[in-house]
Amino acid sequence: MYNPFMKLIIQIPAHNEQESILEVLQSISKKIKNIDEIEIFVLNDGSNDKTSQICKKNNVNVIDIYPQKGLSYTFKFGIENALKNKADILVNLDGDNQYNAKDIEKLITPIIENKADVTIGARPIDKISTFTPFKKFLQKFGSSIVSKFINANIKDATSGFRALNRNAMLKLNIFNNFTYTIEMLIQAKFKNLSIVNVDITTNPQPNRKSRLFKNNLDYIIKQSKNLIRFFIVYKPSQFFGVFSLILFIIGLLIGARFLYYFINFEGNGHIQSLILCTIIMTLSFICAMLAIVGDLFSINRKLLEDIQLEIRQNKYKK
Ligand SMILES: Nc1nc2c(ncn2[C@@H]2O[C@H](COP(=O)(O)OP(=O)(O)O)[C@@H](O)[C@H]2O)c(=O)[nH]1
Ligand SMILES: [Mg+2]
Repeated sequence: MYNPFMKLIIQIPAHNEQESILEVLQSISKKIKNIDEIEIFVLNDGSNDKTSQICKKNNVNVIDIYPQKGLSYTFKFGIENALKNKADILVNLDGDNQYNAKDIEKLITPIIENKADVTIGARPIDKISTFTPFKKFLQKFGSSIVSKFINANIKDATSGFRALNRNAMLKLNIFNNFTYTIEMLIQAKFKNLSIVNVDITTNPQPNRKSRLFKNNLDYIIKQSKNLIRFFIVYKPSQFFGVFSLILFIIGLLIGARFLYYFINFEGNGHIQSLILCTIIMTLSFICAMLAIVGDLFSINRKLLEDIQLEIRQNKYKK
């Protein structure tokens, strides 16, 4: 069988990871099956510890991003960087040593076998001893909401261990500023990229505080805001359409009540009902308009993304 030259880029987003970055780097195998060249990039985002110095001392490529731009920006930057450096496959591996780098080979296998454009490393959530029962519930609940949203089976929607082929790198276009994890899945599905879950293992991380979320409440608030925003951006007609329909039904009932009294009691009183009916019907109409405009905008976005894909394909010719 003909095997083309395969280049793998491993990107490690890191913000203040001096305690773990060396261990992560050392755990990455020098040789991976079916891969001819491996290049590692640590994407150091605004760290004020020794993350960058440790990488440089160990002769690892490190790109320093200052001031801190956030994980989503860094991920997007990493995709451009991988395309520029002619990667066939890009692996994102968190810098906190939560994921087991030995699983990279397993993670990229469906991509090499052309069975996936994107693979997501699914953690054994139930077995992670440092996750509280509530955190385990949140992780699983979040993944099930995302799965419903995109009509796919996603085992671990917020995993920071995932791989993309070149097609996915060229097509994905993340614009959320906070987290790329869920948006990447939604986009992948909307762009007909195939997503495959790969069961992976994790390393124990005693007493490590998340750099992304202060606590569970912070996690719930940020992710809920994100999901609502994704709904508005990716399914505007459904989002505003449902509001419009609900308001229309309420308006209709109130209007019917007014008419009932108007006909049976010769129009005396109940003017408040009529005013309320008018307000609710107007709101319903506005939501219906937003649904239509949102739909038109999404058509426009698809056209722009087609143009962007062509530009990228030309810019990053192999
Ligand atoms: N580029 C970038 N990376 C970040 C930032 N905050 C966290 N990270 C990295 O993103 C990864 C996930 O963060 P982590 O704290 O482990 O989040 P958790 O796994 O959800 O608790 C780690 O590699 C962090 O170093 C940030 O502001 N910018
Ligand atoms: Mg982590």
